[in-house]
Amino acid sequence: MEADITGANMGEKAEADVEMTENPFEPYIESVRQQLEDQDPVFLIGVIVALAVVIITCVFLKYFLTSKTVRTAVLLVGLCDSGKTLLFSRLLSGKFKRTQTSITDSSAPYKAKNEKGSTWTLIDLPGHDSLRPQYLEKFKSAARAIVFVVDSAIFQKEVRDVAEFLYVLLTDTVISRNAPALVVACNKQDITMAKSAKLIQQQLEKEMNTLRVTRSAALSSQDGSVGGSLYLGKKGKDFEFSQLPMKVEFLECSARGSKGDEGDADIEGLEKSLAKL
Ligand SMILES: Nc1nc2c(ncn2[C@@H]2O[C@H](COP(=O)(O)OP(=O)(O)OP(=O)(O)O)[C@@H](O)[C@H]2O)c(=O)[nH]1
Ligand SMILES: [Mg+2]
Repeated sequence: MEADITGANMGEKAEADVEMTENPFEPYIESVRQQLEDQDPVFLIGVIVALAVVIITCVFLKYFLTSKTVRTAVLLVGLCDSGKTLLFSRLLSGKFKRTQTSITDSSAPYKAKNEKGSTWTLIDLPGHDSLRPQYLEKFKSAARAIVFVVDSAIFQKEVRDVAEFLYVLLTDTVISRNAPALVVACNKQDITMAKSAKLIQQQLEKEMNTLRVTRSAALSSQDGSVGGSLYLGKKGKDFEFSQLPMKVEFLECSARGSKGDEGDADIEGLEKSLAKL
C-alpha cells in the first residue's frame, strides 16, 4: 500500500518535472505579467505606441528603399547618320536643323503630348562605334524608353550592324532587368528606297536569330559556359521581338518630312508612342 502511495507521489513529481521542462520561461513570463499589472496604464500605452511607431517606420523604410526608382530618360540611340539629332530637334522644337556627327550627348526636357503632360528627359546619344558604349553605360539605367533609330533607306546595307547593336542593347543585364519600352523608329521614310517597318522587323528578327547562335557558340567555346550574357528570347524557338521582357514597337517616321527642310517632320507615330510611356 505504502509502496503504491510512494509510486503515486513519484508519478506526480515526474509530471511536474515534465511540465517544468516544457515551460522553462514560465517563471519569467509570470514575473513580467506581474510587473506589467503593477505598472501605470499610461506607461503601458506609451510602450505600445512606441512599439507601433517602430514597426510603422520599419514598414515605410522597407517600402521606400525597395520601391522602383522612377526612370524618366528617353534615349535616342542608333547607328551614325540614322537621324537621331534631327529627331531630337524636331521632337523638342519642331524645327529642322542642319546636323553634324555628334561627339557627345545632349539632353533636354520633353513634354509628352498626353493629357498628363508627362515630362521626360530626352537624350541624344552619339552613334559612332567608338563613343557608343561609354554613353550607353552612362544612361542605360535611367532609361524609361529607348528609341532605336534606323536609317530605313540604307537598311539593307546596314542590317548586320543594326542587329549587332540591338543585340548588345537587349542582352545587357541592366536593360533586360529594367525593361524600358523599345521603340524602333524606322526613319527617313521620305526617301523612296526606304524599307517598311514590317520588313525591317522581319529582317532584324532573322539576323538576330543568327547572331544568337554565333554569339552563344563563341562564348561557350571561350570558357565552356554562356558566362554572364543573357540569352535573347526563348530557347528552342526562332527569335521574335515579342519574346522580350519589354514592350516593343516598330514605327515609321521621317525627321526630314516629305516637304523637305522647310516643311514639318512626319513624326506623329513616334510622338504618340512617347505619350503612352
Ligand atoms: N532624307 C532624310 N534625311 C534625314 C532624315 N533624318 C535625318 N536625316 C539626315 O541624315 C543626316 C544625319 O542626321 P543626324 O540627325 O545628324 O544623324 P545622327 O543619328 O544624329 O548621327 P550621329 O550623331 O553621327 O550618330 C543629316 O543630314 C540629316 O539631315 C529623314 O527623315 N530623311
Ligand atoms: Mg547626332
